[in-house]
Amino acid sequence: RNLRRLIPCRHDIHRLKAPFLAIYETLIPPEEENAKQKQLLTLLEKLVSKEWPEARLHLYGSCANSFRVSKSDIDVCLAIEDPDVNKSEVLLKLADILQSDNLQNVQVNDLAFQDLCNVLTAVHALTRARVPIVKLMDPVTAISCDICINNVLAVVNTKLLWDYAQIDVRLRQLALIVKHWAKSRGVNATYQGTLSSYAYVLMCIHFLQQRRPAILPCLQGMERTYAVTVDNIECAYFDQVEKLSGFGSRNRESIAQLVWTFFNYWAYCHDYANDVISIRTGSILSKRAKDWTRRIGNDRHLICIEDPFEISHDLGRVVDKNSIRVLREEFERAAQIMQFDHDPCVTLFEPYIL
Ligand code: 3AT
Ligand code: MG
Repeated sequence: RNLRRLIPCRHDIHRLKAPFLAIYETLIPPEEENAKQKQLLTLLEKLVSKEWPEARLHLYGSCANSFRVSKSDIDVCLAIEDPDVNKSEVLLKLADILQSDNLQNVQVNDLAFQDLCNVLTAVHALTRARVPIVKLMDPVTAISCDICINNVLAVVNTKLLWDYAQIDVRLRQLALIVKHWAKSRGVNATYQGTLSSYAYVLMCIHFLQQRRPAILPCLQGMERTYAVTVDNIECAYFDQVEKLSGFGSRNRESIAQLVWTFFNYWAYCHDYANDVISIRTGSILSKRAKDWTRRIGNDRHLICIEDPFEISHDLGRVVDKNSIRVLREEFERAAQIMQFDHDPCVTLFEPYIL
């Protein structure tokens, strides 16, 4: 691999451990945001159970996978066990139920719910989107809550991410820092051709699986203690993660070294022309083996990140020839800062301004 440039890490990297940990601490959302989120879910459960008594509500995405940062949206899945369910109809009905006029009639014996009624003032049903949702928006904090129907695969991949996060705290540290970087630098928007938060977390898991000694195992390559079939896809892996605490302890790399190496990998070492990263196999696969070598429709495969369950799904497919340049420039900028900047904890996250 002539692409792989071995650059020695800056000699004062140890000095950066404490400031990176301090940034990580500030990224963890305050407890009151979690409490508000729970109240919102309880209220939604009350409203939903009246109309659909058999339905269940699940949190998914960053409010359930432990990679939430302050101001992240709240992702909720309404699971209705009816194979013929008309999602658009359910969403429109749901939007109707959630209109604030109706909420005035909801029995609230917990005073805190009074505040929550303000949260639900703006309700839209986005039934034409790729994943149709109802969006609620808190006009004060601008935190939105997206409710989708029967997106059970996302609930399962949320559990997988959560399980990985229990094994070694450095995953949560790295992923929150990478998400914060991506949001600050404007490279966390799939509608603009950059990557989703989910894709960045997969990149972090893959990266920690590849460290030597490894910091994370490959849960899908181990004994199956958890198995569900969703949309004809078998999702199975080892989920008794409490038995794996201490797995990465032979590797003593600090969060500062990992941030340095992560950006160095994506700036200079990843083989964009040939490689696919895969947390399912805990390895790198070839684009040729996946038949991801040419553009089909809008899928270009310029950076390839295999979904752990929906394995024909490339999380990088949103990236186009413009945004791949932007992404790679940002990885290089980050790698340069991590190598040379006196105060990378500030410079790395400087907002990108057009
Ligand atoms: P934020 O904190 O909201 O940025 P998140 O992890 O909640 O991070 P998203 O809101 O983008 O990320 O997505 C919510 C969840 O939806 C995350 C993952 O469980 C699922 N998901 C997102 N994109 C995909 C995808 N392309 N394929 C499969 N599942 C996905
Ligand atoms: Mg989210």
